Amino acid sequence: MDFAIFGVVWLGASALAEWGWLHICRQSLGCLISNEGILAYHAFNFVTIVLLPIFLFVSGLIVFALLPRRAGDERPPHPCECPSRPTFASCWSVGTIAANLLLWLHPTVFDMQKIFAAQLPANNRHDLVIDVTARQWEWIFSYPQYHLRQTVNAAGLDELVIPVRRPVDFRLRSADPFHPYDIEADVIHSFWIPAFGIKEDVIPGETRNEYVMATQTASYRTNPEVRVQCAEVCGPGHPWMEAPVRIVTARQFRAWIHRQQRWQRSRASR
Ligand SMILES: [Cu+2]
Repeated sequence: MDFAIFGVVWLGASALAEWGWLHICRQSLGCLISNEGILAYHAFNFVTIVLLPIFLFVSGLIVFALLPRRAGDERPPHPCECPSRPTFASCWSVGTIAANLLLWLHPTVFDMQKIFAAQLPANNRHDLVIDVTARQWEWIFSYPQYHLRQTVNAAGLDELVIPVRRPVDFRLRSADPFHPYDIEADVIHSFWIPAFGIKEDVIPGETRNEYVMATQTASYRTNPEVRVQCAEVCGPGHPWMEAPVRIVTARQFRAWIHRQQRWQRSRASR
């Protein structure tokens, strides 16, 4: 009888947890505006949906085994007695093997493979390259294919502008080009655009890549999640180490590039 109560409680708790999780997920999916963030979201969501009932079953079983027994209650099985309970042992073995296979073979695994495949040179040779330099406490963006160094907006603040639906190869470095004698002198930062749903650590002495494609136009002005934010505590200026981001159409991006080139040429000729 106790096992029947346990089964009902477990099923009810699992249904409630799955409902709550899916409710939270629906809200967070609507905030993501990058191809890679959406793929990673689906993979994480699938794994959590499969694991929630398993987690509740195991943790519930531990609590159930600790409850005091009344006289005449069925004694819980000792692990050594499992051979005498072939049905339970078989179901447990088949269920866990099936769950593990599912996590390996489900299509979301191949979705994650798409993210990793972006790192192959053959798949990223046409990407827009953006050099990102992290220094205490500023993000500097350069566009080597357009000969642009440290792009800024009308207010003179560092600004990142990305064309929508074009793959971008962010080349991430931690360095300080304004340091008086050692431009390599800096600390670990983390490149994070909350609306993209992914992030990458930026390590002094290393160049790391992050490959992303934005799925819709957006701007920091209307959505504060569309910003570069340092996600690694890097000193007293860390909370303010952010930069506005704009995701624009291809036409707007070309116009912005031309404006930046004109502005940088006039600044160099002064
Ligand atoms: Cu930081």
